[in-house]
Amino acid sequence: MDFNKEVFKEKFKNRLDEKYALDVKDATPQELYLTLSSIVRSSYSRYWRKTWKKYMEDGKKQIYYFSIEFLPGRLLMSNLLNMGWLETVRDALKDLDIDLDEIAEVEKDMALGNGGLGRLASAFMDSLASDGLPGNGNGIRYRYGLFKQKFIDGYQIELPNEWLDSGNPWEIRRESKSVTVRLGGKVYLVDRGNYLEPVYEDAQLIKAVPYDTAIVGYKNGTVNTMRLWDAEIPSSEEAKYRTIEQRREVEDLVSVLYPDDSKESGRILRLKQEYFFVSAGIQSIVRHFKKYNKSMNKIGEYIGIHINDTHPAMSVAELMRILVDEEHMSWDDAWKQTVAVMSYTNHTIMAEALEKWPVHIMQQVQPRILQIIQEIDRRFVEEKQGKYARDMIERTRIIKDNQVRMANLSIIGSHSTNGVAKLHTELLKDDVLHDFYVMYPERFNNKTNGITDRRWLQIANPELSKVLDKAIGTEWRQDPTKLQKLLKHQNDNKVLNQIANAKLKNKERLAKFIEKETGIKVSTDAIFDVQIKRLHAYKRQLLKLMHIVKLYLDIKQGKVASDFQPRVFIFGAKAAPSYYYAKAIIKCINEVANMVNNDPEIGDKLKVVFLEDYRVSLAEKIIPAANISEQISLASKEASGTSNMKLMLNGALTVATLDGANIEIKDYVGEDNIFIFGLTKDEVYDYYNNGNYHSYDYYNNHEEIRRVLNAFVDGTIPNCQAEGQEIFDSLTKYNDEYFVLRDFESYVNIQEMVDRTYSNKRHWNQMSLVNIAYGGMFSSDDTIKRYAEDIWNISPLKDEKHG
Ligand code: 26Y
Repeated sequence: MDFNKEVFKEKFKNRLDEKYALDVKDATPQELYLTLSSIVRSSYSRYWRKTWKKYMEDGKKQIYYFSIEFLPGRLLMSNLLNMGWLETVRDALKDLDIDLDEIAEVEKDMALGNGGLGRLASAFMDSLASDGLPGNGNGIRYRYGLFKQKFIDGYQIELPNEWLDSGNPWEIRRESKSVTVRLGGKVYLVDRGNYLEPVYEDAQLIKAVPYDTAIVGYKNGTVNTMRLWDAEIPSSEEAKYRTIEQRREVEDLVSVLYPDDSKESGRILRLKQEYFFVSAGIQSIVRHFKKYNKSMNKIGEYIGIHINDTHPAMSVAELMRILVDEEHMSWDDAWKQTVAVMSYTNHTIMAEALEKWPVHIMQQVQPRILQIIQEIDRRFVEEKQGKYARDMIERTRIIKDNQVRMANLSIIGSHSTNGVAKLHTELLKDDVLHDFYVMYPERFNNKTNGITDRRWLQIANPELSKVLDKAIGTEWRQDPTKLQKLLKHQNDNKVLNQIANAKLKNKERLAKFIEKETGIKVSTDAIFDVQIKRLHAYKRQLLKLMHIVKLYLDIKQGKVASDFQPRVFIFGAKAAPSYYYAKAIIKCINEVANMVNNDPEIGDKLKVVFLEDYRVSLAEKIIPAANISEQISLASKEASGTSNMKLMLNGALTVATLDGANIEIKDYVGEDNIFIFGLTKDEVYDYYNNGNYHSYDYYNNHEEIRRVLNAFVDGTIPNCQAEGQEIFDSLTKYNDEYFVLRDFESYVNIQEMVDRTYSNKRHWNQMSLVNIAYGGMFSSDDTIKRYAEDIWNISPLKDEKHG
């Protein structure tokens, strides 16, 4: 439509009338939200159609990003911004007495992921579209998103996240694009002369139905697709599903993200999910490809499939199955195409997160896929024999000790393996995947993660955005690297004050939110010290907690340093439901919070706020208000981290170990503009190699550590006897796996430096400015351009602005 404020107002009133037969003043926020989103959707739909047609006519290569998690958060604001409508719509609604921010709050987060990996997938979707690149998402439409977290008596309780209950205006069910996925049963190979035909017995057939969501590019007319699969009973199979249990089994397939894997049934379900979305995705890609292209022998030139962590690793075998079994290609030709199509990102070096599946489970879930993996493995061993030592082949082959090693399958079956930050990629090459690096050095590359400045600055922080527009113009909105122009203003008091003012306003807004949610009153004079990420031992929320307890005891014992600065500690974190240690940490944080917040002697000096249900939309409220960003994982353990990037972009200063992308952040801002502490990766590895870390000695020999740790077990921190003891034991008796005690002193020292620095406001604001300026270097638009050039070999369509 011809777009201006008046036209929009008319359109809005008409649509509200059509949909609900209501006037603006009688409509609920929910009705207003659904009205607005329906206008937004009907306005981008023709671009969606055009983009799709263009890709087809153009016939160039397309990429499909396969991910078991997508974490887009809310879509309304981001669609409005990317369409270039945000300000006009905000204004128009104001004329109608409607507050856009209020309506936006109605939308439930699309939370089909846990954390970093899922959020990265969604940032990449946004950036692919915004760079005008032909890239689509492929995943699962979970009926329930990641659980909703509540605290009851300080304990984490998990409630179902019913994100679909009031409808999802952004998705389109595409019945006609359904495919059938085969699970379980038995398979025999029958010799048909020139090929072997697999004959299936007793397999379960599942109808996979796609739900497509538009991914609107930033003011460029490109609208890509994220396709998520639902599971249904095919009508031809209805007769086989006689009991409620049988029917429920199909529903369960897409019911929850990460089913409880403490039982085998949960693990099997998880592997079924992985095969389900991989098979549905590849079938739909191949069907589309065959319609518009001639030769399957060239599929590698036209299609790229990206394996996001190992969860979609069966893609390798599924594409082989289709090429060999259904297209009757020779194994060698099929293999060549498969390796050309596939690429893989590793997101972790933590051994427990590298998937391994028992052969018997794989057999049960999809016997033909197991056969194909066995054949890939056999050929791999055969090919490498004589070229590499036997133990090296044993370490790299796919199947070992009756386990299918999914990372090995992903690396062997693809042409590219990348890590997500410099240090992480180095660790992959030198250590975790060293054997593969020796075999295939050309396959390894680094792609440091990125974030979308549109969501994390333009949408989440309009206050700062306005300041930036005034100081350096609006170019940064298209190209975040232009934020570096800010560096010229390092000594410009006006700009420094404006940045500080924007921060203050954001702190005021968060303070109100905190009071509304928790009843806790916090002072905006205090340093807002933020740690937001999944709760995991290696991320060391415990180190932060020990620091808090130390400060509390100091104040109680009258030992406060002269330059002590009041602080508000803000946590956001979910623990995996069966991760008991992480849950014990949550309980202790909550009890420390109770103790600190209700002690009149402490007053405004310290407050501890653990916000419930950390998610994308909550992050958007916290991040703009942060002064300190806690990035304190044990060096070598955090592959990259991305909250570090979001927080610096919003002017927070980073307290960090030399881990993940913190290293690149330090390289940009310089040592003077970041607070680095703790062991380095080399020092950690020295301890591993020499086996000479004895955490008990730290407890024994350091008065300060003893004082803090004893508080966990001597009743000082009330109501967490058992949890306090568990934590105490892990740090003393069980040798403190993540070197919390080793890094404690260094951490306390750097925090004292933070206080000293904060007491000089002007200097603090200068540091903050430098961080904002370099925050633009971590744009996912740039990251995705590098994927496009180095890994996928895709480029934007020539006619870029096809709007
Ligand atoms: C298989 C199962 C145990 C599993 C489930 C979830 C394994 C891994 C994951 C998720 C991993 C994840 O989110 N990794 C994070 O990826 C981010 C994006 O690359 C990184 O920034 C972050 O350091 C890493 O922990």
